[in-house]
Amino acid sequence: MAVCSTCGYCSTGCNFTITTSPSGEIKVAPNPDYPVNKGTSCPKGFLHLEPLKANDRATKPLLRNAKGELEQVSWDAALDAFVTNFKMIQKKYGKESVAFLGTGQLPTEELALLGCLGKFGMGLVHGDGNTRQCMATAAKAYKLSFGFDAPPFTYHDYETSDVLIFIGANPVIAHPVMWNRIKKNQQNPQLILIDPRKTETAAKVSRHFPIAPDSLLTLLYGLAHVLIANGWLDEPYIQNTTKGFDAFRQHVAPFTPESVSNKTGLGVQDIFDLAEIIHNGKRVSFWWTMGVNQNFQAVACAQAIINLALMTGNIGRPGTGPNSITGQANAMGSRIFSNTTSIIGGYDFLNRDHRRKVADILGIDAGLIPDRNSMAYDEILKSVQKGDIKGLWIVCTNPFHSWINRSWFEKTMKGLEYLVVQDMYHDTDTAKHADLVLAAAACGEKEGTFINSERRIGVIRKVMDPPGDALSDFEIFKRISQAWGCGDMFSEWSSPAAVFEILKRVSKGQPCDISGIKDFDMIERCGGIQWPCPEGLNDFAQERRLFEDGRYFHDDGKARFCFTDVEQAPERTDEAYPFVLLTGRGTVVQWHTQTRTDKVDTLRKMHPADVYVEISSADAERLGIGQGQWAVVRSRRGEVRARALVGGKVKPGNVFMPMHYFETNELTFPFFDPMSREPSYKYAAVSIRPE
Ligand SMILES: Nc1nc2c(c(=O)[nH]1)N[C@H]1C(S)=C(S)[C@@H](COP(=O)(O)OP(=O)(O)OC[C@H]3O[C@@H](n4cnc5c(=O)[nH]c(N)nc54)[C@H](O)[C@@H]3O)O[C@H]1N2
Ligand SMILES: Nc1nc2c(c(=O)[nH]1)N[C@H]1C(S)=C(S)[C@@H](COP(=O)(O)OP(=O)(O)OC[C@H]3O[C@@H](n4cnc5c(=O)[nH]c(N)nc54)[C@H](O)[C@@H]3O)O[C@H]1N2
Ligand code: SF4
Ligand SMILES: [Mo]
Repeated sequence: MAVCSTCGYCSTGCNFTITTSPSGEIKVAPNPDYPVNKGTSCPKGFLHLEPLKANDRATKPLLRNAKGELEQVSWDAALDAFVTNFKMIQKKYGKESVAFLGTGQLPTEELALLGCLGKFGMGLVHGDGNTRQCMATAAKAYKLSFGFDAPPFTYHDYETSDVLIFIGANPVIAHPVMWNRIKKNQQNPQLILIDPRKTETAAKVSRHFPIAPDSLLTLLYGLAHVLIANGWLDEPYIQNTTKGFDAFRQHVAPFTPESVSNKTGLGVQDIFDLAEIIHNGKRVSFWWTMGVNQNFQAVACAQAIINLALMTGNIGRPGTGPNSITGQANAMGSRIFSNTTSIIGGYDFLNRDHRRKVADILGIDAGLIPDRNSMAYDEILKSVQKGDIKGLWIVCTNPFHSWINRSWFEKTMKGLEYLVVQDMYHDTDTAKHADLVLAAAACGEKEGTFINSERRIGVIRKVMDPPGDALSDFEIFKRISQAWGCGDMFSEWSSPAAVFEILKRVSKGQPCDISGIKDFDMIERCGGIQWPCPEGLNDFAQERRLFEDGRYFHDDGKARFCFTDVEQAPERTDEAYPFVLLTGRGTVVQWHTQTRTDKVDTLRKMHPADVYVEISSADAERLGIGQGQWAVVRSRRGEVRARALVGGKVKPGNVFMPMHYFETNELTFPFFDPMSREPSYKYAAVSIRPE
């Protein structure tokens, strides 16, 4: 038997043909016909079903017993504990005292069910997801500039662009198959990187601009300044399709190359060169990821990138665009259909007509839809600290490791009266602290759809049964709805395929319209389908790029120039903490908190076993830290040991630690972008010394 299924790691959205022999042997091969990966894969993808075999899988729910130990129980007992405890908390402290934290790693249908069950069924107002840690910035920036959270590109743009500018992105290890697409580009493109570190991507580009880590917004405004000063603009485009350019022109007037050079550490000529490269390019594309989204002025940086594309008319044509690459397999699905920051389908909780419309489509009372936005992730946590939120349900994310300033997180969680964790493993850093662990099936053991970075919906298929009594997240949510007493509300939500039908109705007429997609089989036949796909669209296989007609989603059809004042980094370096700590991805074979990739021998052998800190040769020599030696890295939050990786990746004054190790977030500084509330993982003041 053979099925085609999409990889459950990154947002590239590669597809695999998975063959099961009569003896049960499973073979995984990248699908040669799939338009995303065209027969290629990264090492994680080839092995994406291996972590499912690990012996720490949660095979049954686990409930904390009188002795304080997690003990295996039946689903009936687990559901009873879930309902009894959360209802008791709600009775005592009010409905809003329970909240949920979801993910960008579940299929869209499961995310929609979680969001609607949580908010409409259980009466929760507050629910957010790990997408806040990752994509909130891009979502906010697109909404403000374009009127909807709509990344405009299609992967074909990698092949048709003649200038590709990567900003705060390391695609060679983080999006390796997207990087393969660039190799197919026949335009002999110029590849540019703006990143404080000399990363794996820096080694492959034509030109690397190693900026100071607190200077990205200044550089982006400086580039706009040079473009304006030289008249390197697409005036008709600005005139016809945008609003707010004159104010932006005034805003960037002080950002002279000299002042920008001081702040960024780049030469005046470098800044001029980069602006000239943008000007000379015929099809210029800008690609950004976490160096932007996790910046301390994150939304402002993303908007500044969008502005560069708008003012030079690099949008809506092949090979162009201000393009935010997503992170997790279904980050895009989470942004639109998780019912957290917007009502499913991209509607506004604050808009009465929107609430009515969605309520009608779902056949529920409009009064069940909260008329307030959820608190953001960090605000939910602060509410736990204050004692207002007492019950928390964490699904498919591992924040005891991944949240910024994790010791504070761990301490704060002690204030909860009940913590439920839903994970495929029973012993993650988060599950260990739960009162109740719900045993979940993994990608490969269930069905649904993911939406990748280019807005392409791909199908995941069930290849094997989950171990023991583990259930798909979908089935867990369904059983909770019944045990809670709101099962009737979800009677139509009988399977992922049935939910897809509901999402088609909800999305109809929205920018993310998917009503023209018949079913999962059609998605599979077409090699995935990008949104928008309204009813009546005939050419499904055609790649879709947004804004080709120059019309945006604001009521007047125009894009906005958005900008703000440049701020200082929220945590300052000083004599005691003289280094800037950057964090991010370490290798192609490590995924986040490593619950999955660390279970695969082949992958584990390909990355350093111990936590490490990259430091420049000059700093290491000065401080007497040798290659591979243990060093002590300290911030105002805590202190960790890490092996020194001495070399040329970071500049003097900066150090870097990968997020995959538990220690890293002991050090990070809890600042949140004021507009997106995304954590600023990319800037903290630390000291370092030999152990
Ligand atoms: N192998 C692997 N691949 C992954 C993941 C994984 O865990 N492992 N995770 C996936 C997910 S969820 C995500 S979000 C993506 C993340 O993908 P990326 O964003 O590409 O990865 P990061 O390493 O987090 O950050 C990118 C770069 O930002 C730079 N940076 C830091 N500060 C600044 C700054 O001030 N300015 C600029 N210009 N750059 C800065 C860092 O030096 C780093 O090289 O990767 C996805 N792919
Ligand atoms: N210092 C620092 N910290 C960071 C970052 C950084 O750059 N620097 N990056 C941030 C970013 S961009 C991200 S996206 C986050 C990621 O942070 P997390 O979301 O915490 O990381 P994961 O390890 O992917 O956690 C996913 C969890 O879900 C479980 N799981 C996997 N599949 C399933 C499933 O199908 N069902 C269920 N129920 N569970 C499942 C896994 O076992 C794992 O425990 O980390 C953030 N943290
Ligand atoms: S590039 Fe991403 S989607 Fe593709 S195989 Fe690797 S991890 Fe999976
Ligand atoms: Mo992410």
